[in-house]
Amino acid sequence: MSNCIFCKIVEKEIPSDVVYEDEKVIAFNDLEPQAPTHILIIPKKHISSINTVKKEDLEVIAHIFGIIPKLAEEKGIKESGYRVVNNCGNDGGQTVGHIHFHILGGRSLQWPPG
Ligand code: IU
Repeated sequence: MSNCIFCKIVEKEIPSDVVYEDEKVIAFNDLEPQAPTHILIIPKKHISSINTVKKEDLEVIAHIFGIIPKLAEEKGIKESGYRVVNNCGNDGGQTVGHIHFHILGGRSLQWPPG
C-alpha cells in the first residue's frame, strides 16, 4: 500500500531498527518505546487490522506467534514475562493501519490498560 508507513518500513523506504526479518515478517523497535523492550512485529503483506485478516493470512499470523517467544528469549524477557498487544480500530487505540503486534517487556506491566 503506497500510503502505509509500515509498508514503507517493509520496503526500507523509511529506516527502522530491525531486530528480525524473514520473507514474511519484519520486527523492529518501536520509535516511542513504552517499556525497556518494545518491539513491533508485522506481516510484510499489508493487512489493515485484525478485522481484515483473511483465511489465507492465518499462516503469517501463526508465523508471527511462532517468532514472538524467540524474540522474547533473545531480549531476555521470556522467563520474566511480557505482553503482546494488538490495538484494533479507534477505540482500541490503533494509530497505524497495518496490523502489528506490540511485544512489551522488561518491566512490570500494569493491568487493566487505560
Ligand atoms: P498502535 O497500536 O497503532 O497505536 O501502534 C503504533 C505504534 O507504532 C506506536 O507504538 C508507535 O510508536 C509506532 N511507530 C513506530 O515505531 N514507527 C513509526 O514510524 C510510527 C509509529 I508512524
